[in-house]
Amino acid sequence: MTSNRTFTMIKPDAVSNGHIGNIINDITSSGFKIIAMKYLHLTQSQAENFYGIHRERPFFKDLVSFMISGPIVAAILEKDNAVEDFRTLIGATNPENAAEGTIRKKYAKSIDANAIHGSDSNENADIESNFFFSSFERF
Ligand code: IDP
Ligand code: MG
Repeated sequence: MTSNRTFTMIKPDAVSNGHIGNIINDITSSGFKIIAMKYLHLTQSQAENFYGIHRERPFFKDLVSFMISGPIVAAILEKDNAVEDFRTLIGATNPENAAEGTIRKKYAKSIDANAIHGSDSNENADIESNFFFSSFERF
């Protein structure tokens, strides 16, 4: 994967609160192109594997329970400087600390139910995209 791509998930809170359309609009109007997208409900083992890097953190169990509490939208996005620019667009992990106008500020209620995921590096964007999409599912 090239450095102009990132991976995102619209998390169960934002899906159940009816924010899919607004969030996709924020993403595309910020210059990101959708390369691949799917709507799905993660299994427990899929969520544990996806967040495996956080396995030892105290919130791991709650994070997995939350991520399997309802369907999500997974997508690969393309833009120059995608990883960094998308982290800026979504805002800080804790919505209380997120900048005005960011997706988490607008749509997230708490640090655990924080509306959206964004990859934190090009390497993880690649790993996370491959977790959800096979090569024939993307342009
Ligand atoms: P990020 O999503 O901003 O990259 P990470 O530190 O990678 O944040 O954490 C992954 C996810 O785990 C967060 O998006 C959030 O849903 C959850 N999380 C992180 N820290 C906490 C916490 O202190 N309590 C509860 N959940 C947390
Ligand atoms: Mg992270």
